[in-house]
Amino acid sequence: MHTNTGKVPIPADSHQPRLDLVAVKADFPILDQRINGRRLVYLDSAATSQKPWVVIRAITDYYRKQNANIHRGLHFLAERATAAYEKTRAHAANFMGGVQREEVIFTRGTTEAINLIAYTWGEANIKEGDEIVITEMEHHANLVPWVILAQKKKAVLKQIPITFCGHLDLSDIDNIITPRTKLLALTQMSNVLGTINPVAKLTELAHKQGAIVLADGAQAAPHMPIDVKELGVDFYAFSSHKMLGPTGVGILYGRRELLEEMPPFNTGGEMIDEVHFDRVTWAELPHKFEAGTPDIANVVAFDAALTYLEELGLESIRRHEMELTGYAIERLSQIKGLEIQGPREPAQRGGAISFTDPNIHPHDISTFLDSRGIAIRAGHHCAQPLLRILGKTATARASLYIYNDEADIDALIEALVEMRRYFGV
Ligand code: C6P
Repeated sequence: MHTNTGKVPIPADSHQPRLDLVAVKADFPILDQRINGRRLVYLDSAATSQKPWVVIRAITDYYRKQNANIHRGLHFLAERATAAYEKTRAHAANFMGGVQREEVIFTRGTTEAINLIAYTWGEANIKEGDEIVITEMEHHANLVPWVILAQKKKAVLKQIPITFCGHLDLSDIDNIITPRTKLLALTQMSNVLGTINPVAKLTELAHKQGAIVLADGAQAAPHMPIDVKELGVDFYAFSSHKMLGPTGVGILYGRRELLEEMPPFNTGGEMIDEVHFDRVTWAELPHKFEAGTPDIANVVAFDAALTYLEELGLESIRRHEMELTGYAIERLSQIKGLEIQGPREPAQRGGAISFTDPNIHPHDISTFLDSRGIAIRAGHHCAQPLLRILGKTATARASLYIYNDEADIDALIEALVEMRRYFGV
């Protein structure tokens, strides 16, 4: 039997102001439409979030008033675009609890950020017989790069198992994280189970064994306050598009000493200091890791998303989502036979809620809900090994964010009940 020691209760702070849901919803123009004749109920924010007016406007404003390439032009627009781009970097550094701006690398998303670590730090540091530790609940983005690296280097890939309740099972952790461990790479919040993992505790254990720690914050950073220094991690990755920002932008935090030592990732323009036909030297951090023209407009607009989240307050966002997750789990549990994955306790999880109906395939669930204007995701959620462990080929997943309310959950429940009548179960 598994012993669960991986729980991280995060209490609801009742002192945090509540979100003004009417005002929040009004900020998202996409929600103001009908899909298949019904009010759009968007419950797929774990895949990507919707965008508020301020972000949409920031993109068009950039192209209307600021567009130029950055870090190379000396004219007015080039300087203004560079300043706007670098403002987002400084903002992201503060958003993560106050790290140095040189420690913030722009990528295309979490996937590219993790690949960057695998292809630079991993290539340089992982040797035959070394151990890389991940968990059984990783998204492919934090799994495939390590499978490939382990195979290439003849290293060993180990997994921290999960309990029946969807927590990490830490009962045998001393035999999993050992002096042979070179890297611990784990998600802070599962995109399938919703589980919030004890990253700080595991980082401490890994550091005691001399390992480096990378946390995948793709599902956590949009929903709760993040302080990478408190977590203690060496690398932290997340995506703009899951937190109200544009697609095509990700953040990689890396501890400065590690980034200084690492070889570059992509090479070419912008990431160099001196280029000769027989040798090249690299630019200072963070530019060493940002070759070529980046997604300037979307990086600039990401600043508006961060401001929007901060103005609502990450604590208030967490409070809202905990309450709504609790309500959703309670209502889904009332549907007889529906199987819900992951922890039941909202304090120990986020608002990505996977479920299955014993008689209806998740794809059919999704299609039926779509006919009622409700968007969810169905499939393996880019976590095939986890789904195999759960004994599923697919699940349906409703995922919540700031613009969802109890009426959205009620619409979901009503449609699920109607679906069962429709399928005669
Ligand atoms: N999960 C989902 O529907 P990118 O695609 O690079 O922005 O993020 C990848 C990623 C990494 N880690 C976790 C925990 C994630 O959930 C994701 C993206 C989406 O669950 C799309 S597959």
